[in-house]
Amino acid sequence: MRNLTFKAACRNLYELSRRGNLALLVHARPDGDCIGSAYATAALLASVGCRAHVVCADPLPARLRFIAESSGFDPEITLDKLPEDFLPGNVTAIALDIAASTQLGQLEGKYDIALSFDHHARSTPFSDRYLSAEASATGEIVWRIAREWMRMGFIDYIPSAVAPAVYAAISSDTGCFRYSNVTPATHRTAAQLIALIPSHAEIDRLLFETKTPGRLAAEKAALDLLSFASNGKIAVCSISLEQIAAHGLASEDLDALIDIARSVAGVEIAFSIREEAAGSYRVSARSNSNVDVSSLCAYFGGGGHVKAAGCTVSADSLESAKRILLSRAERLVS
Ligand SMILES: [Mn+2]
Repeated sequence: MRNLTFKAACRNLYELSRRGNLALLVHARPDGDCIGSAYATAALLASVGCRAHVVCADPLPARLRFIAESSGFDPEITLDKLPEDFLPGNVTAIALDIAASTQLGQLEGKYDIALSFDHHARSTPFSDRYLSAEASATGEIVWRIAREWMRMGFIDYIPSAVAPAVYAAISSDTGCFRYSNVTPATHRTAAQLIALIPSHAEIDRLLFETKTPGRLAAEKAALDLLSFASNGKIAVCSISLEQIAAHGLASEDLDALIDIARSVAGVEIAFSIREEAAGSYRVSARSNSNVDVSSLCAYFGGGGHVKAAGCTVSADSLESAKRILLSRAERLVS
């Protein structure tokens, strides 16, 4: 497992593309960054004659389906729907936007992963990799790969499906260019992309201004589930399996919980806690302040970014998972 330079990783990816098909693995509970990055990479690989297929432990959420559809690749990405030649054992894999092998979910340990591209500062290497913690999104790295392939003479032009998928990836991970991970380089990349794509505004509308009925139902539930600690500096939205079923909520809509929690004025740290199985609670954490939630989550064996991280807490009830989490978090806010 080596940390590769950017150029070595670009060359490595090209060499892998010469040898056969490639499975593009993304993390479980896929988001816009991993999906945009993967479909952009698939388009780039197709332009050099390499067949690639996006692969994930979970299906593509409905709200991200447009990224697959506009790039012209198969939106079915779970093992049960894959063509035979992309099943584990039959293909080499590339990992995108995956900070640790545990984020592969049910795919962990199944594929032979030759190379990984990621931007999570706090991460655990599981293959040769190129990591750029300065990149706002893995999409930013994929765009740099496409440009480097041009410079290296591997391609004569960047295929048209790459830019919209990369734009969706970056816009998604930066909250439409609003988060602290946005750098001057992010905007310079966006400027190049906007010049190339028919309608960046339509991509942003689909990502940020469109809600499925399921998402609305999740937001409604989140408002009722919200609670506070440390004089309103910590917000928690926690939900049991029973409540998820009672409200008829889909897993892909449960991001509403953390989004509602962090939107409240005065909140420095926000959490969503959801029961995944008996005794296992999935935590998402967001920081609106200087608190580093990735180190907080690392304490529980998770990771992520300084302002957005996650972990899984073992406890005997939802209430005790919340108590365990708050006992660590309360000492972090003044
Ligand atoms: Mn990302």
